[in-house]
Amino acid sequence: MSLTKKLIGVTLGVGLASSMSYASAELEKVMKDRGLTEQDVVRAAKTYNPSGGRDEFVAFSSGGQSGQMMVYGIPSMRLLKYIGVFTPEPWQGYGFDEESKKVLRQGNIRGREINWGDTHHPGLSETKGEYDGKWLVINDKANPRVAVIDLADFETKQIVVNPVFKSEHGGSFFTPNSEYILEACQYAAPFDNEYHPIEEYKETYRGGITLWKFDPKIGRIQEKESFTLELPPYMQDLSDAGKNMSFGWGFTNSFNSEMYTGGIEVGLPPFEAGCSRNDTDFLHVYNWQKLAELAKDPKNVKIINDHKVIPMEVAVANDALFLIPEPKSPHGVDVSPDGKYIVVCGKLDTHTSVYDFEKIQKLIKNKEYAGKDPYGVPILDMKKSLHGQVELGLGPLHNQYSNVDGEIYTSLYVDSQIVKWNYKELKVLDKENVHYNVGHLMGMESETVTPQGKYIVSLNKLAIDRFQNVGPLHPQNHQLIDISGKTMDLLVDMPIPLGEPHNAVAIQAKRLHPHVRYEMGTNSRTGEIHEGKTLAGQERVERDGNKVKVYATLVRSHINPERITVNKGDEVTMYLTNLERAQDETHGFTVDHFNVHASLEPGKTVSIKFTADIEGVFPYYCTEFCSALHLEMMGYLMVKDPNKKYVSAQKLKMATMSPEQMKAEYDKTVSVNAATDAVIQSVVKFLKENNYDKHEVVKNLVVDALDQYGKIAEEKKKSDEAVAAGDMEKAILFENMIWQYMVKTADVGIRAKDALVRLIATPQSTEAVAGEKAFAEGGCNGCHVIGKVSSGPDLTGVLQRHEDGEKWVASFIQNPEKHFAEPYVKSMIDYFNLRMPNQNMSPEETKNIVEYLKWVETNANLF
Ligand code: RUQ
Ligand code: CUA
Repeated sequence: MSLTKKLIGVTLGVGLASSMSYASAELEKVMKDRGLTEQDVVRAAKTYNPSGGRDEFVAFSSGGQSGQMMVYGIPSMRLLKYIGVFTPEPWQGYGFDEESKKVLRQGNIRGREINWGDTHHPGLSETKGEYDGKWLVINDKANPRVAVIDLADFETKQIVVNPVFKSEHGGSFFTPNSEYILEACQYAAPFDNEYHPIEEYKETYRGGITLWKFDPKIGRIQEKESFTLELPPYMQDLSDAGKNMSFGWGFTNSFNSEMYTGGIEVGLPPFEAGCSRNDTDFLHVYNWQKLAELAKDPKNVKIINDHKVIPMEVAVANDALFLIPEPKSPHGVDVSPDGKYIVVCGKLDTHTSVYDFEKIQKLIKNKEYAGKDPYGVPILDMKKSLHGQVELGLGPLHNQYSNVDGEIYTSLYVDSQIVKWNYKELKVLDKENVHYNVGHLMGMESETVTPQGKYIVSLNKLAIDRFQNVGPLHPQNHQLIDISGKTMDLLVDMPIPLGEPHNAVAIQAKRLHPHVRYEMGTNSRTGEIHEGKTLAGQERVERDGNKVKVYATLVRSHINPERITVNKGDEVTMYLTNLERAQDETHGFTVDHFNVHASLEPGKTVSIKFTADIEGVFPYYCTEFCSALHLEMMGYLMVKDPNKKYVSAQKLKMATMSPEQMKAEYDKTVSVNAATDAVIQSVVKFLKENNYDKHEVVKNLVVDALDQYGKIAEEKKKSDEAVAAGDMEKAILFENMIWQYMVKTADVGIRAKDALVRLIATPQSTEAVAGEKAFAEGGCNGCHVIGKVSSGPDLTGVLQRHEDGEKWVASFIQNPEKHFAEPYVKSMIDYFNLRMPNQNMSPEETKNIVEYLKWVETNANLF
């Protein structure tokens, strides 16, 4: 049996001979047409999510220079969302509404607005060393900052600026109970904000590690309780927090132990040469728990830029800081799940070095130092700290652990390979080629005490020829690798359309529990109830001098108020509340020409603010296609110049309707409403008869539909009052409003009905699925609508209408002409004035269509 056959057999259950032949023939055709091998098909099946299917893992990837983040699923590698972090993101209103601007502006540095970021390392909050699915942080290398994202709604809530660094890289990494977030400096610079000549590099330039105090309950960094450990001006690089036996310690690489300062322009060798002269650089080992204690005593800290800094000598005097040589130009440092080993990659060395935490602790305890660096920091002997070294290949960069004891994966930048090896036994197990030049790797919860194994994603720096050419700036490539077998297997490529995502972290999807709606009137950026919260009936415009405040609501499908008139020069603030409770009923909001935009998920209150400094008429509207009447969800902002006299335009002579015409128009509207209501009632009847309230999803939709329907009574009252007062024109408008509510009700009601049908119908066989497809693709549905008489007869029950129905229908599909003379067919031809055309269906397709009709019959009550 070929692999394809086997595959089909396994998927569909051998024994279903007919379905097997149908599906396998189709599969073979697809493979041939698309040039796929059997291996490809297996790989595709490993990553495919059928419609509605979900992923096991969710990845949070840095968005690199875009200053945003990306969320995607694994193994499907489907993008789910971008999150605006350091950069404005219009879809989410990030940077275009007042609440998010406040967050974005927390990232101002020395009073200057910064609207981009170079994001590198995302970190997920941990409890007891495991991901808890609550908070996400990411750093900005260019403008040393860390941002906090709430995983309850995937929004950025806080940005903190590092008060002493001028650049950073080795962050942001949580300690095992999210006590602190590590942020290591990169390019050393003076801590103060003054000029210091480069000749005084060793004296006045500094590196460091900032320990940001984090409150995991509220998910905010506590700036006042945070501090920085001063370090020598080596270029600190990646960091990792100790766990289990190494809990309380931190580890940070560095790459310029030479303290070289460049100077091509004065004839000196460039940075890259000077920075890699020494054979070794330094791994920094520090006790953050002890440092945190020290930082509480003012005599242990210097205050620089309003921030606590622990000088090196204080750390050294308290046995809280040590250096260990590491192979030159290191990059990744990763602590093993048990906390015993620290694996360091040296990008200019072919080895990775495995340090043993117990050995390090012994040297520290015995004060057995190999020497001191120029700043007096004790150096531990490299050999005595090492568990061992392994030669992996060219350019090792980053490591990730799996669920198998001792198993580790390391990226080789120069060789463009992933190496699987054992860090305990120090032996190489397997290598896999990637395309091309891999940087970080992402394992599944690989940085926690319980890595999940299964997959590794290779975050490649170059894509070169892997994708459609989209111009000289190429996408990057995330490659998914199956690591569940003895050897690695590369499954699929994912182009990354947004910056260079240095690193990404993956969490089990089941650990995430985001909300679908906000408590009514929530300011999502603070989590508190918004001062501008507005409920139905509270909509209003308030003026105070030239300050205009609009309290508005949005609900399908109108914005209230619909007309706002202000004077040129007025400062306008609009508080917008989305009154919806239904999942995914988001409205967007903008006022044309004023560079404002808000995204209003159900229950959210957002404000936008602008100065109406230009005269004119400006439509405002909902920017999300939220319902059938979305286009009507609009209003006008009218800005008039108070110093101008407006001459009323010549009144156009509008044709007016006679009272009789008006009455006719009213009657027509009322009867259309009655007809629409009949449709609604039939849907309601269906829903009730089929116990819709047993299904949560359907129940929510029905609640939402009834909410709309409930508004009709009031409109009807107004309409009747208008009729009584003889104002037919007004009555028609209210009747129209009733119709709008009905359409909205029907819109949701029909969605509820569809959802219910899908939930309660018997499952379709493979043949019925193929038959439905053939029915649609063959154009049968052009004349036949299931459950309705359309331009052809309703096919529900067709198999019962004829003697030996299945055979008859098959024959009719294959050779309609043969049956035209039969009395029933003849009467149908006369009635519809149409003949059934020959659609040239194959016998296979015909058989499948019959199967589909059988399925329709079984579920006839649902159509
Ligand atoms: S980086 S490719 Cu983490 Cu910024 Cu290594
Ligand atoms: Cu609300 Cu479109």
